[in-house]
Amino acid sequence: MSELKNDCLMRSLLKKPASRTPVWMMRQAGRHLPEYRKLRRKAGDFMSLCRDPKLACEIAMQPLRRYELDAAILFSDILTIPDAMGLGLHFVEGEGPKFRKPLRTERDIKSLSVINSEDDLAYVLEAVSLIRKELDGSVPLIGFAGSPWTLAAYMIEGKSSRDFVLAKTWLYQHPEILHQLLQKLTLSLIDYLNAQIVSGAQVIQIFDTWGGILSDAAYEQFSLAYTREIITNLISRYEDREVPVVLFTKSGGNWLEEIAASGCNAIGLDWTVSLREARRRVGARVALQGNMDPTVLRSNPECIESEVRRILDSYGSGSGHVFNLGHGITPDIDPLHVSVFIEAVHRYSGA
Ligand code: 1CP
Repeated sequence: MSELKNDCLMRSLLKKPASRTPVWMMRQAGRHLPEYRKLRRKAGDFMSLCRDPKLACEIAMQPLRRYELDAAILFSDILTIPDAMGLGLHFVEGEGPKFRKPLRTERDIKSLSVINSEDDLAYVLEAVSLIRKELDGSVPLIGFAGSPWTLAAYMIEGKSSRDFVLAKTWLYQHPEILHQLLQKLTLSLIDYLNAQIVSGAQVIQIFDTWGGILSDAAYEQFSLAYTREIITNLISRYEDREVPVVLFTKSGGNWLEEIAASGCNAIGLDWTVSLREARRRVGARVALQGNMDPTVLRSNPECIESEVRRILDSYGSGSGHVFNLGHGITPDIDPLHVSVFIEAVHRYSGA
C-alpha cells in the first residue's frame, strides 16, 4: 500500500505533530460546485450519481481540483443504508430525501434485515476503491455513515424534518421497538464501515446530525450507546496503519466528555462551542475537528480571514486540530470564497 504524500490529516487526527493545520469541508463535493450541478443535471437525479461508481469517483475528485484540501470524502449519502433495507429512497426536487415505505408499525421493524454490504451496497464499495486508486496516495480518503439514531429518525419520519417528532414520540412511547431498530442499524453499520475500510477508506466519520435534538438521558441511551458499539467493533488497524474515527454530533457540545470516551479519535464540533473550551475539556484525549460557521463563507474575504484566524487562535498551538466547517457547506456558497478560506487556513497555520 502506497505511503501518503500528504499525511497531515492522519497525523492531526492521531494527535501527532503536523506541518500545519489540515483542512477539509463537510459536504465539499456537491451542490456548491457548478461542475457537480452539471453532472447531476445530466444524470437526472442524485441516486443515479451515487449508484455509478465512476461518476461518484469523479464527483469526489472535483473539489480537490479546485482547492488545496487535505482529504477527499467518499461521494455517497448516509441514507443508502435505509435504501438497501428496502425503504425506497428518492429525492424530490427542492424537498430533499423521502422514503416510499417509512417505518410505521412494529411489524415494519421486525421485518427489516441487517444488510450485507458486499451484496447490498456493492456500488459504494466500488466507488471507495476507485476513488482510492484515483487519489494515488495524494491525500487520505474519508469513508462515512450516519449514526444509528440519525438513520432511525429519517426512517421513521420518512423524510427530512426540523424536529423529528414522529421518531421522538416512538422513543417515549415504544422504546423497546426503537431499540430493536437501532440494534439492526448498528449491526448493518459495523458491516458497512468495515467493508469501506477494507475497500480503501483510511479515515471514518460518523455523522450524528440529529443526536443534538435528544434529551440528555435519551442521547446516551438511544444515540451514544450504539455509536460506541460501532466504534468498538470497527477495524482499528488495516494494512499497517491506524484507521482514525471522527464522531460528529450536531449540537453535541453538552456531551463532549461522554463523546470523548466513546473510543473515537476525534470529535467533530459545530460552531456553537468554543474550541478553546472544548480543548480544555477533552483535548488531552481526542483531536478536535471544526468549527467555522458555514455562513461565514457568504460574507467577504476579510471576514472569512478574520474568522479563520480567530478559530486557529482559539485552538492555540500544538497538534490535534483539523480545520473544518461546523456543518456542511451550503449550495449558495461562491467557490471563490472557499478558495479564500482554504488559503487562509494554510497561511495562518504554519508552513
Ligand atoms: O444534488 C442533490 O440535490 C443532492 C444533494 C446531496 C448531496 C450532494 C445529498 C442529499 N447528499 C449529498 C452527498 C452527501 N451527503 C455526502 C458526500 C459529499 C460530501 O460530503 O462531500 C455526505 C457526507 C452526506 C451526508 C449526509 N446526508 C448527512 C450528514 C451530514 C450533514 O449534512 O448533516 C445527512 C443528514 C444527509 C441526508 C441528506 N442527503 C441529501 C440531503 C439534502 C440531506 C439532508 C436532508 C436534511 O436536511 O434533513
